[in-house]
Amino acid sequence: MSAFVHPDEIRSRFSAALSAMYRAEVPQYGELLTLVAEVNAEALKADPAGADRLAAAGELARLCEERHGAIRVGTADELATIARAFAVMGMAPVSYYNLAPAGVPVHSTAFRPVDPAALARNPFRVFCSLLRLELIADQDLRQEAAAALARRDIFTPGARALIETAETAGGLDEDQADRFVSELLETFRWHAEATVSAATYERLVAAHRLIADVVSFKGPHINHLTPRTLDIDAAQAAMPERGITPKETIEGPPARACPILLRQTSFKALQEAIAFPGADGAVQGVHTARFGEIEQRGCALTPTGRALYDAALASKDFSALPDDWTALRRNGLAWFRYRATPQGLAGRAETADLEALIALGHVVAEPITYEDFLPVSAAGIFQSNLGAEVREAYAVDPAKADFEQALGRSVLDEMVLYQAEQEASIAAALKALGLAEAAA
Ligand code: OOG
Ligand code: NI
Repeated sequence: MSAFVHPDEIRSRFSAALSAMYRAEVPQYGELLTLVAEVNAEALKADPAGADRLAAAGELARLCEERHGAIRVGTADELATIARAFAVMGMAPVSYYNLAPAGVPVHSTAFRPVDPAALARNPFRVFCSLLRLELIADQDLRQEAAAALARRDIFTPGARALIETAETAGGLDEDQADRFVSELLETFRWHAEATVSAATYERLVAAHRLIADVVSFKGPHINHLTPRTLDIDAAQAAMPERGITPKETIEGPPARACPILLRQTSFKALQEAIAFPGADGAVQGVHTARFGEIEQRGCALTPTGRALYDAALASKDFSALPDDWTALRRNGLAWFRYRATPQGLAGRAETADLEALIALGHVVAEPITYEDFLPVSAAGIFQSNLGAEVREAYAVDPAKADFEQALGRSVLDEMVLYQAEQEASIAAALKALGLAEAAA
């Protein structure tokens, strides 16, 4: 009998392997990792209290391992199979993002670990978009694109077999896990040979650059990997010194004393040489797809807080969102993890009231990190890498039901996950203080 490798461990191995592959393929990514490590070390040194808080929340250990990536798939079968592959690594689809209003013909989810212990071990996430071929207006081109997608299999036979093994046996042993990682890596690899002619590629680009990126290649190459920084303003300012040109503005909320949600910036996609098949041998061309991005993660907001954020983003006035942890918490605008303090555990509880316990120093509330993405920011990231062309919104409704049908399951609601974590932490804190009965 052989023991299964824990899905968290498979995810860690895959994330590390993907990072090594991307570093070898895109040297600027390595440069970005070095920069982020330096900025994070500086930030921790400058703010020892903040460093303690991160350590207490279990976030310090995961920090240098932390990254997200993104891929874009072309068909329902590709999406459903990638979902099964991510499940082997303990990653589930969370949330639905509709990019069509921003003129990007995809809808997306993020595959990520969901329980707090798994997130603490390795929060590796992948933003995964599905092309909406129905948004190609030209009938012939749409058929050509569908045919190109139908001809390819983005998974190796080995990857497909190991996904099946994991599903039927309930896991993978050491040898299988390592083979799974290297077989699945092939799906994320760059291919410098296009599968469509230069003429077809040009027509796809004319329809939308993103359509050409999804349809013209053998696989859904990883298009960026994003390390997490503790100070995105410092990292953004230092990028030009390293020969990296960032996009002009940072996506997401402005800089705040109490960081919320997600702030992101990227550098522009590389121009890469491509060989297109031609009747008289390969035709040389170029394609831009792969880029770099960094992000700073803040506190997850409740639906009320999120509505305030969305309104603030639209009006560019963020004053309705208090920049104060206590106010964010008392007004129910952000999610928190509650913990009994050593002082609380040592003393005798005189009250079961959470606010009173916090005032007494018997319980602390720590902001829960936002583990997801922002559609408006994502649209800005897509656009910065698709050239300067401004696209009109596609006039379509969000097609969550269609997306879930392609996925083969429903996506999880991130708010339900954050709320469950907050509630479980309250129950655990009260129990630790001997107040479980009073709380129930
Ligand atoms: C995905 C862009 C979205 C993010 O961090 O918001 C994204 C893509 O370009 O495929 O990764
Ligand atoms: Ni990203």
